[in-house]
Amino acid sequence: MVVGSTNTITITPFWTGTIYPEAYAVFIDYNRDGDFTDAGETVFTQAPTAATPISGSFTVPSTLTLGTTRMRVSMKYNGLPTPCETFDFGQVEDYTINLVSSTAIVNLNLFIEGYFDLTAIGGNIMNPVLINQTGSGFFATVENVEVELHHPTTFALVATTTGILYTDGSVSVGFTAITPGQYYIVLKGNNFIETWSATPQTIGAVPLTYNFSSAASQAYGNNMKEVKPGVWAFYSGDINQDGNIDNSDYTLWETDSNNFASGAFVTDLNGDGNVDNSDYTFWETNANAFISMITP
Ligand SMILES: [Ca+2]
Ligand SMILES: [Ca+2]
Ligand SMILES: [Ca+2]
Ligand SMILES: [Ca+2]
Repeated sequence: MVVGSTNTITITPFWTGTIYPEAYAVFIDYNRDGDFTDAGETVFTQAPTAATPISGSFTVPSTLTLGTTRMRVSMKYNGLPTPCETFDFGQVEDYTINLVSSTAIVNLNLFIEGYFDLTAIGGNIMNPVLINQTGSGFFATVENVEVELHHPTTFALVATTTGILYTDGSVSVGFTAITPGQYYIVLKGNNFIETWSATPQTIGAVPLTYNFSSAASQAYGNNMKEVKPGVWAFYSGDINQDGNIDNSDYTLWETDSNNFASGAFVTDLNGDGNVDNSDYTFWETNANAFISMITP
């Protein structure tokens, strides 16, 4: 059973002869203390009835410890069963259930300033950075990005995972074992400024789709660059990933540029596979504008 989910249980009684009124109850030892008497552990009851089948629904709390526990399904003649008793007519069955977390899917769309292809005709697209830098790999791959979830009021890191960013700006990740709720979405990569969603987003059983690129206001603090009318991208140039675009990033670029570096370098701000002045331009513009990360 997935924590936080609503489940339906159906019980089909069978009488060998006369049909009698039966009552039903379903219990789950959510807190695993060996009884069914804690708050919320009676998940379903049905007063005496001759109807068949019987069904009802219950929602598993989202805050439970994951793992196996016991469920008891009880049918008793003409009276509601308690979790633990002796009676003359009816049936009791125990089951082991496994409480699991749902995988919360997050589908994002984002662009990185330096990689954005201004010459492309038609849709918005980034350079095929992986191919440019390594000469191999799937053509539509840009780079791996870190996707983090942060608490909506303490802003503390709650979960992190890695996703593949594609040239069309899409990245999809799944978070397991998180409590469904509201979280800020935070992106980190090779050389862009760490960027936060404008507001906490609902993440849980329903896949979330969030598009950073559609408006500056999609990022916290409007902290994005308009790369073409109506298209917004994460600032490039935070080469050392310290949250600022400044001289400490320039130093790294300068070293690689002096070495005529070619290949997979975080100093390759336009993702063409070489470290040179075309990368410096992005750093210079953003350093002069004192671009830094903006967080709540
Ligand atoms: Ca219990
Ligand atoms: Ca108890
Ligand atoms: Ca930096
Ligand atoms: Ca370059």
